[in-house]
Amino acid sequence: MQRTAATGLLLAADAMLPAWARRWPELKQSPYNTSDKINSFEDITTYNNFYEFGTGKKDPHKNATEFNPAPWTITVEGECDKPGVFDLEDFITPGALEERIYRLRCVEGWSMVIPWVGFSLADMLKKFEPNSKAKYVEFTTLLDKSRMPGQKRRVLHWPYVEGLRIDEAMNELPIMAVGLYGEALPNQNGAPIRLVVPWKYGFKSIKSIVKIRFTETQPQTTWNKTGPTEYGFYSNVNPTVDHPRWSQKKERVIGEAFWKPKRETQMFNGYGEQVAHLYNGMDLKKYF
Ligand SMILES: Nc1nc2c(c(=O)[nH]1)N[C@H]1C(S)=C(S)[C@@H](COP(=O)(O)O)O[C@H]1N2
Ligand SMILES: [Mo]
Repeated sequence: MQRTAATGLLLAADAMLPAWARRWPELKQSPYNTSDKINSFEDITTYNNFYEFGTGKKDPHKNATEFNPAPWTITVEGECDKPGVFDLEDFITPGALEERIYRLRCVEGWSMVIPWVGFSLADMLKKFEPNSKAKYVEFTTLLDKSRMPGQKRRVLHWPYVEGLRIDEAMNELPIMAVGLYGEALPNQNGAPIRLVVPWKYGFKSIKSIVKIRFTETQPQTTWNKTGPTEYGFYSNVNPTVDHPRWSQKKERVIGEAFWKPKRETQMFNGYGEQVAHLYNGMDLKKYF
């Protein structure tokens, strides 16, 4: 495209907008993008899990409209040489952003394909210079029941906490997403910044992150605390390990006609080539 004075102005104006209002029309494409059919914007933004805005799939779309994700800071603590409090804006450099089209497989047995806008988690974490004691990374969602009304009910241990082993976090696949479909992340999808770990069940992909902590011991995660026999720390997508109350062999693809057969769930959600080596020698029935 020929860059005219007009588009130049437009780009400059867009860059000055806060993250939550931004659009990214020309993103570089990730080599990890799936070629599977992408779900509609409608499906992705009206069928959600975000208990901070209610436990029903339609609740976040309805209840998150008032949420204002700006200004936003992320506190970085624990086993690293460069901790601190950072503005979200510090991380949203145009060069770092790309489109990553990943399948999200929910532990409940459905999946969707989402065109995220984000940047490499590994690249972000390296900036904080984790030290040799940093064996795990813990992520925490905002705790504020005046802004997240679902937190008034004790359906989960608030705030929502998730974690990864450091080598999982440093793998090339996980991203911090700040948008989808080329636009700033809708509130119901975890504005202004959320994790996406495509080979793990959806609940590992924690939304609206305010804190990152490097730890020596395995973090206590919300779902593991809530149901230790049902939700393990690893939670890798694995069709050979059933949930105690249901099979994980198949998944319903959201947006497909009800009469279409379910999809066979793939080991590591189809990302085995990139991640299987992380679990060499581990019994994935024990470390589920
Ligand atoms: N803070 C927080 N993060 C969360 C959740 C939540 O309830 N609270 N739900 C998880 C679950 S179970 C899934 S499947 C995905 C859903 O992401 P999506 O609504 O953007 O598709 O978000 C995950 N991240
Ligand atoms: Mo989920």
